[in-house]
Amino acid sequence: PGGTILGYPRIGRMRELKKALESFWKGATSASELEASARDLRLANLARLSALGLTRDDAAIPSNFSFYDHMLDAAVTLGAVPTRFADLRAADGSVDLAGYSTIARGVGDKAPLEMTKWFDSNYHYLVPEIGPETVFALSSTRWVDEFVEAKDAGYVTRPVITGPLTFLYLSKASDEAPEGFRPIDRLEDVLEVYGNLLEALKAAGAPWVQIDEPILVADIDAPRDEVLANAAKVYGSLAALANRPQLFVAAPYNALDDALPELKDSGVEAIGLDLVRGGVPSGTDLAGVTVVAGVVDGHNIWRTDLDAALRKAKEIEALGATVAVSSSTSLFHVPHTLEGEEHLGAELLSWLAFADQKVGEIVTLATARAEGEEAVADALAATRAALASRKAHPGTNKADVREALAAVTPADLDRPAYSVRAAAQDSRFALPELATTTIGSFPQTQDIRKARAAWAKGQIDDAAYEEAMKAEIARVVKLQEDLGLDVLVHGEAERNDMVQYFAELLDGFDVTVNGWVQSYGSRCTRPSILWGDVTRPEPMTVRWSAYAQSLTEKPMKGMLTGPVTILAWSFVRDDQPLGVTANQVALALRDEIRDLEDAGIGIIQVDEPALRELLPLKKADQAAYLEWSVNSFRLATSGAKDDTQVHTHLCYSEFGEIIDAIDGLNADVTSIEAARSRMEVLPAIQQHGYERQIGPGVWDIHSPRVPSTDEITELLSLAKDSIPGKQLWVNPDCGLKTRAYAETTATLENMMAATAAVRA
Ligand code: THG
Ligand code: ZN
Repeated sequence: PGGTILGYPRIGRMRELKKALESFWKGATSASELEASARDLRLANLARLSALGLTRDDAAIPSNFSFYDHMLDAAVTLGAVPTRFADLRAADGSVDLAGYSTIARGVGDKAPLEMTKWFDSNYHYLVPEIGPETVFALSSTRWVDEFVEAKDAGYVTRPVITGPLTFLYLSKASDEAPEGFRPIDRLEDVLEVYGNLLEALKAAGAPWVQIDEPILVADIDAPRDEVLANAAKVYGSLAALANRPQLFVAAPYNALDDALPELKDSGVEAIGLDLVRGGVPSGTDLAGVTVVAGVVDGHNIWRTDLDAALRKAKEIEALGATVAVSSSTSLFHVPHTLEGEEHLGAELLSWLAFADQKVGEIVTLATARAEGEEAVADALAATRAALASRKAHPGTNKADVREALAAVTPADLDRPAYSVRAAAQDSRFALPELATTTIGSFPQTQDIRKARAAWAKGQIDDAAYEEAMKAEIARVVKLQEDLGLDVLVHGEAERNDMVQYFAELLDGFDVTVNGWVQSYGSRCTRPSILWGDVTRPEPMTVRWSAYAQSLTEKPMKGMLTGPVTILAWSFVRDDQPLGVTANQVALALRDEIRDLEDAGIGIIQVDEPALRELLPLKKADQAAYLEWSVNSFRLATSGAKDDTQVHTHLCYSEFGEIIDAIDGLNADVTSIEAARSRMEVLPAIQQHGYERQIGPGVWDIHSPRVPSTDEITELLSLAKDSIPGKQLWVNPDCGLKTRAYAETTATLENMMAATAAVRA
């Protein structure tokens, strides 16, 4: 009744978990020291959530800690450890913290679990590998231990577990699995272990357990009938257990649609609905079930319209349900707190709610429902005033931006036919077949980071910072000339992050000082806040690119981040369609491209690694998304002259799914991730018919391993089987900023030798 949240950020206000993990990995601290830090963090979070108003004795506080990733937690708890890591398991099947870290990060030639995006977010989960050989058995006491730890400290928490359907449908078949095997084939066996886990939590005294099943809101490869039948089976059988906690099945990220009746009839006590992304389900009888109404956005940082949230809760109640108010998703997608972000200014601050402020909103909503709106009249009035100030702020509605967008015509999204551009570009650049380049960033050395930190603190002035960056650029240009690359980059020494860099230079954005959000494991990003209409006060990249071009006769590639990725990796305004915001960013980039051209830059790359990430979870919404996203890229790039070669780069994508969209971007050259899958996507591209140029990556930059010349030669030969040499580029999979110079130089040398061999 007091309200709840589906989960709280795991990384810690001061990134305590990141620091504790990285120190353990370095060998500077022991496993028990890491355990102690994690325990401190969990207890501090319990104290904070309770101080913010979540009740401590009725399972309102979720227990959702993870050392690295919740899918990995589910895998090791179920005993689903790939065969190559079998030796990491103790006699009882458990895996210690060192082993757990190894499965996440790999060791020697044992690859870690693959990492991929979690629903439509910038969080990456580890993909479990399941086969007929997987022996499922309850193999961890962690969930029970953490429940008991909290109980001993005076908190009755609600353990949060990734559900069996989400676990299996997001897993992949193991190396040993025969053709046609699907992880979901093992549902019966997995279900038994979930039953054991629920019994163990009941025995420990847990009154409630939260089981997350976001897979139910997404359209996936499996037939919907099968998914629905499995939902009925899983929750029917878990509900039928004699000795279990009450079950709360949460379905964040979108509407449950036809899975809602299945869950309701299964006998579980509570269902979590995302009422931010999904609507109130109309006409469904919800009598007899508790609905945990996700009315506060867990995925974005805007202050909640409390009046609207209260109305939604009432609408759910009118369907017969008992209602508890909650966040729509776990709050781990947003930073911990606005405390310390006072630099944002009182007005912007008043529009925002990070995790702690969202908990406060939920407590306010719960109080309003329990005691009447009079009891929280001040909070409701303050919210109304903040929302009104946001709506009326001139920065959210700039006439010149609105006029520029209104003046866009279909012709602005088009360039002349590719054959015309290709001819102009060929005569301008005369590049060889199998032209060589890199994706853009070079290693971010300690020196670069130090210079940036010193500049940010005012310890060195602008001129000194500029000199430091120029020296780095000159070094990177020289290195590429020595290697013999055909198209050079400046290396992006001046950029902290490929989105934040632009957010700091564009109007309409603000950035936080400590607004960290977990991206994967110990790695975090600080998403920018895109709150207003977007304008470009002055050129953003031109002076760096022009300086780099002045050092070489070879073409220097200008480097920009595309509109979709800028949106995806920021907290984006929710008061207008995403497509409108994307087009505002696109117009700013269009101006930047013109300025780059004027400065003599003839090759310009506009990265869109997040194009796949924002693809809606429901098939019905995908066409509209692909239309606005592709159009925003075209708006950004179609002002380029015929003899300007437009590149784009995509990664983390399942290209097969969005190949039409990639084609639609109409870039002259597209580089993609392909090394790890050994060029597997190229035959599909060939079949699709693709006239423009493509650079399938030949180096998996996620690993420090240096591929040999032979290995790269083989990959290039494979690529040539599908793509004619004239259309083929040679490049790594992605930018090199997370790599060191040792492996960068060695690999690029091998890449050049392999290119020479294949050309010959
Ligand atoms: N920028 C943003 N989002 C991203 C990526 C990015 N999402 C997808 C992908 N790239 C995620 N990859 C990473 C890789 C490294 C780090 C974060 C996400 C990283 N972060 C530093 C850390 O946690 O120590 C902090 C970065 C900093 O010091 O500024 O290393 O490239 N927006
Ligand atoms: Zn990439």
